[in-house]
Amino acid sequence: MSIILAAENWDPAPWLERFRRLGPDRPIHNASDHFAPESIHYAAVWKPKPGLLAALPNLKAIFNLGAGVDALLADKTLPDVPIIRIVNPDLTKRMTEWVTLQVLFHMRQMPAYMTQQKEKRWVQLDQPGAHEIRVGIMGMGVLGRDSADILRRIGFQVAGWSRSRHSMGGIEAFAGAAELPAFLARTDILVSLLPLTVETRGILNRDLFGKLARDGKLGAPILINAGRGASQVEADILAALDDGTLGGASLDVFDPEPLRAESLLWSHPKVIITPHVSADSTPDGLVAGVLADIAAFEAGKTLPNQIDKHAGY
Ligand code: NDP
Ligand code: OXD
Repeated sequence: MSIILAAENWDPAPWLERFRRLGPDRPIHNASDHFAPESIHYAAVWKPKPGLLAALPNLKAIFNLGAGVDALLADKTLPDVPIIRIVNPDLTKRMTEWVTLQVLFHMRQMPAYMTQQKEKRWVQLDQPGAHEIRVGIMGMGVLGRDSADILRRIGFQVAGWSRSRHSMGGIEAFAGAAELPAFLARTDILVSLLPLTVETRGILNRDLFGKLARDGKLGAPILINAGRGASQVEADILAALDDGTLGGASLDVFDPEPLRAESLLWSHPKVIITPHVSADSTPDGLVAGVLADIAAFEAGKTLPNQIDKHAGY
């Protein structure tokens, strides 16, 4: 019951080491090694080369080493086996750290203070409290719910929007396209933790930005996106920042990645860019969980984090 590791742009060494240390009885091969395709039963992957998995005749399950499966599903030759994605407290907490950092950074007006510091200017800006700021989270999945909970505990007014309604204490729940305008109209800081699907491609666009609250304490609404880059329309973000529809943005994801050198986002004074690092997948954090999932799968258990291929996440 061998595993193949196929993680195109990652250093395979620490992953292989961790798999071998925690699962010494389970052979693992790197995709670039020589191996017998029929010996492989499980694949641990991140953006594998299209066609690679279709060439494994005895593959039983695919374990995606990240939370988002859009890149994997783009391979139209994928064999029809269960796909299990990462749901892991290590990854979730990393994302919550990043989202909380960005929300607080904008709410405490750090971009303005950093500019002032460069100019040696001492100007105390009016500072609203967290309880006066309405955060709206698009995508109330594993990641969105954890961020929502922490932000609520800091004191923000938090709401979530997703396909189905997620009721959480102290958090306003919106669901579906019909409730999107009301969700946006009460939102000062918009956080997207949406997966990339046919429905969410390009959803963060000018029309949507124009529906965000105009009466917030920050002057203009803020966009924070750590979901997927193809959900945002770069030209619309730039235009909205320049005409004041948006007051700032923090972006961790882009389309394509790396962000193109000529993109105007790099040098825009109201934009904070991080290079898709908000919630890194690490071998220390994730391999034990993948091996436990494989054991549960072999014991005939249904794995909770199997994706819905039809929905695309
Ligand atoms: P989940 O599958 O747990 O949650 C996805 C959420 O999005 C669900 O609440 C789902 O609704 C909602 N959703 C999906 N489609 C729509 C839609 N059309 N309209 C409204 N809501 C929708 O995923 P995770 O929380 O684990 O991860 C979310 C995404 O974050 C990943 O897919 C990935 O793209 C991104 N990510 C980015 C990382 C980074 O480093 N930048 C790291 C990890 C993840 P419902 O609950 O009703 O199903
Ligand atoms: C993920 C990611 O989906 O890193 O886990 O983007």
